[in-house]
Amino acid sequence: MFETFLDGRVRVLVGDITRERADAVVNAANSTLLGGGGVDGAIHRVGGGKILEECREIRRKIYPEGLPTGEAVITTAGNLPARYVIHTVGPIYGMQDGREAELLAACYRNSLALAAEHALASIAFPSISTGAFGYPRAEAAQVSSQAIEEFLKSAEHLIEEVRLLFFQQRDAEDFLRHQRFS
Ligand code: AR6
Repeated sequence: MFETFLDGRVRVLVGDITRERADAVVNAANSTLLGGGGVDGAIHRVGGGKILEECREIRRKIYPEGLPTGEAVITTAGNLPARYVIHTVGPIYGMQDGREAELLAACYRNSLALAAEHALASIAFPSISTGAFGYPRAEAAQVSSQAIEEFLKSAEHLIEEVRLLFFQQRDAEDFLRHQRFS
């Protein structure tokens, strides 16, 4: 473990999201919900075809045009050690007419809200948008920490633990330097 915030309810860790044993892991997806590289590729590769099947069903029934940026949906987790996968679409940095921060905050808020709706106690996030989608890590740290704190303090929920998972030690260190947890 690296460091904790908000009386231990938020834990910053280094690791691979596909190995997390949590009620839900969050996928940094794209609006097709049909897979890609990075976290998304790893989750579908390790999780197996069941997740993709459920994503196709969500596309067919609810989001034929694709999942809008900032929104989140939930599927089971196939062969992953987690129980559920919450798929969210982060903003592509520089392509959102200045709404990047608002949309990134919405990813965290809507993912947490889905976990709360399903009465989940633990959720693990990767660093949404900071890979292929180009969001600067310092800014993402500020936005994500504020969104998480706001949600945990305001909403009715059973969430006991939010894990923030970084692939590399230096990414976690960047986060710790720039986060805004109280
Ligand atoms: N576990 C934890 N973190 C990871 C892992 C992993 N297995 N793999 C990468 N990271 P990205 P995005 C980190 O690109 O920026 C995909 O093609 C990585 O170091 O996965 O939201 C989707 O289909 C980075 O900090 O997500 C979309 O098209 C962070 O996870 C697009 O990329 C996010 O990197 C989404 O881009």
